Amino acid sequence: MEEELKKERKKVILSGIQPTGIFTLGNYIGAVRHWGLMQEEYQCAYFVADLHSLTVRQEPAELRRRTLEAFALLLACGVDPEKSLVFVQSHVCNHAELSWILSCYSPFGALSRMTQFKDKAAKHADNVNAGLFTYPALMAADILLYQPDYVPVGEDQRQHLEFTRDVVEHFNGIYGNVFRMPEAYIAKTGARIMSLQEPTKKMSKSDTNPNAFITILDDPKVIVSKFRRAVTDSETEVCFREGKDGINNLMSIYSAVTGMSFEQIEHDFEGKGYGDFKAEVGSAVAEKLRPIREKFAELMADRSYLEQQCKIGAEKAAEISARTLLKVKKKIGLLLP
Ligand code: ATP
Ligand code: LTN
Repeated sequence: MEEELKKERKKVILSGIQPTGIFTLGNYIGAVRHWGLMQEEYQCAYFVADLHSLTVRQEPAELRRRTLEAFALLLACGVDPEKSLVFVQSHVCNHAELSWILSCYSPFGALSRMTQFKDKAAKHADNVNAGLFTYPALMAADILLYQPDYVPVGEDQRQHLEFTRDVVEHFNGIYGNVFRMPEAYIAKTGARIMSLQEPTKKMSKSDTNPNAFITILDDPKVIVSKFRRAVTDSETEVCFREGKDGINNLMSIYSAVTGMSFEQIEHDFEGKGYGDFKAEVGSAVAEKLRPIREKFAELMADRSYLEQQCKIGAEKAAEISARTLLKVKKKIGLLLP
């Protein structure tokens, strides 16, 4: 009987996104669009990683507004609070608590090798704080509290997932089987959407040049115009080849929103120039995002619904995560109150 129950356990999924701006097309294609689709098959938990966003200085009123917007964006992108656990990270104090404990099991050397730390430290040289450095320990805590099987993220988070797996191995090696070993779930295409202005750099919502990214709430006209201005190369053929970073990126985006293969795209645009292709990518993206824009506007008009869903999510998340935290505290020898 116990064996049967074990077999029936739905696999658990967990992921998070920072409230550092309106989600970009990169966030959507690389991560969030998968989250709604996974709800039927898996037991899912998604959260707004507001504590993580404190590693870069935020304006308080703006952070508060963006956090609720990010929560609404998750729902607008198809996450259903009736099916999945959705919450705001700082509403569940267990994350910060386990993060401290795990930081004591996080080697300094491994933290120093994190490329996100090196990139952000270079970008914000005037504010290289301890949180930016220990960011992966908080991310490991977010994950391990919920004992997930898979963590769906974009390619840029692979290293943080590896770090989490190393923490599990280290911790379980000392204390026994406390944490389930999570696996990164990274899509084969679209896991790294590039900047429209510098196609060798990842598209990022905190880029200072708004032409470099598409947000999922951009007006259709703005979307079309940003694609028209996208940096490509001096050739004319729409094809996926090494060195054609700009075109490769547009092809990945087009493929993600239409479901077409690269071969089909190459075939359809044979003999046509980049101008036609860019216009087509722009209108396909604008159309794909239309229902999200509409749903978001609807959700933001009902603030009390959003606040109520945040509260329900936080209560459930606190209950689930408390089990793991208690287990950890017992194992490491903290005196329970
Ligand atoms: P910031 O600019 O503030 O660092 P970000 O745009 O990198 O933010 P995050 O909140 O850090 O976004 O990431 C949320 C999710 O989106 C993560 O799973 C991340 O891997 C994924 N993601 C971010 N940027 C891209 C991208 N350009 N292509 C594909 N996936 C991405
Ligand atoms: N570090 C991630 C956001 C994040 C996350 C997590 C993702 C914080 N905690 C736990 C997956 C699981 C980022 O910057 N994209």
